[in-house]
Amino acid sequence: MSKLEHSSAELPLTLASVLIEAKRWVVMTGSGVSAESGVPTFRDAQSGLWAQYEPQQLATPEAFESNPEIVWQWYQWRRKLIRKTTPNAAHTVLARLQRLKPELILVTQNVDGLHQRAGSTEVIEFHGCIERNKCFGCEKRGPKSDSSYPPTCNTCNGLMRPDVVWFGENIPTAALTASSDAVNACDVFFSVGTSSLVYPATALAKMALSRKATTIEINPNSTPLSTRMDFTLQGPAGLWLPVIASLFDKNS
Ligand code: BV8
Repeated sequence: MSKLEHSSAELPLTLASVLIEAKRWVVMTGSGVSAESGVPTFRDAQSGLWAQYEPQQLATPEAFESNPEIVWQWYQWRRKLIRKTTPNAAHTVLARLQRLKPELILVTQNVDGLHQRAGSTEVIEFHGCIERNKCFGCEKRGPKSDSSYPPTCNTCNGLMRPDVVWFGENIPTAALTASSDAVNACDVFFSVGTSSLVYPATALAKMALSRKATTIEINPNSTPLSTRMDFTLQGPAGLWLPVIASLFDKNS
């Protein structure tokens, strides 16, 4: 265990003082933050019908082109599952921290919308949002649908698809620019609940590591970036984020 790894939930004093002083925080979250709400992480085994598929096989434009119904139904299944979940302590604490630190910028790889439901604002949706639909052809946004077949676009008659970034697709320019600018200017960078395997999201963490920002990883498991972080807080986001927020309690 490197000297900066912490599994018992108390913050190193050096980190506490940095967090109290720092104004510009960037927090990047991955599916581990939604795990405690019951949303399976991306690398969790799929359940039921989907057990035979790898998410990375379904979350691609090629999969949608070759089998639009299967891909659409996978998203309908995920949407139904997500709608039954509620934000957990990690989401609500991040929304509170954003009120305490108005320059905190939240970038999420998650498409579940739980940060917004917990009250976070101006969330940078790096991989889009599962609740929105857009046309596979002309990209025009369309209404929600509970159909088990992809609806057709009322402009170009193309098939509607979820407004998420699939493997092999570019990150929306606005999200990429906003998050890169935020990382370039930040004092502290948190990587929370991500395996740091997906690019270019992981490139944001690497950008923070190459600057003089203080870098913190929160994850029960280690990732390829753990040993490079200034602090690795081993454990669930729902444990560590309330500890961090308690630094700003009135009586603390
Ligand atoms: C692109 C939306 C240009 C869809 C998602 C460079 C090197 C290597 C590969 C590439 C590269 N550049 C591009 C690639 C290819 C690819 C990629 O990264 N592949 C990887 C898998 C090797 N990237 C792309 O294709 C990206 N596009 O680069 O465009 C381009 C253009 C054309 C051709 C080539 C390149 C687009 C990637 C976006 C894919 N879309 N989601 C959908 O959701 O359906 S990504 C998907 O993975 C989810 O968004 C998820 O959030 C994300 C990342 O995974 P994690 O969030 O980290 O989740 P994971 O399950 O892996 O880990 C969970 C973690 O949580 C674990 O570490 C666990 O320990 C931890 N945890 C568990 N419980 C808790 C917890 N942590 C805290 N608290 C807990 N309680």
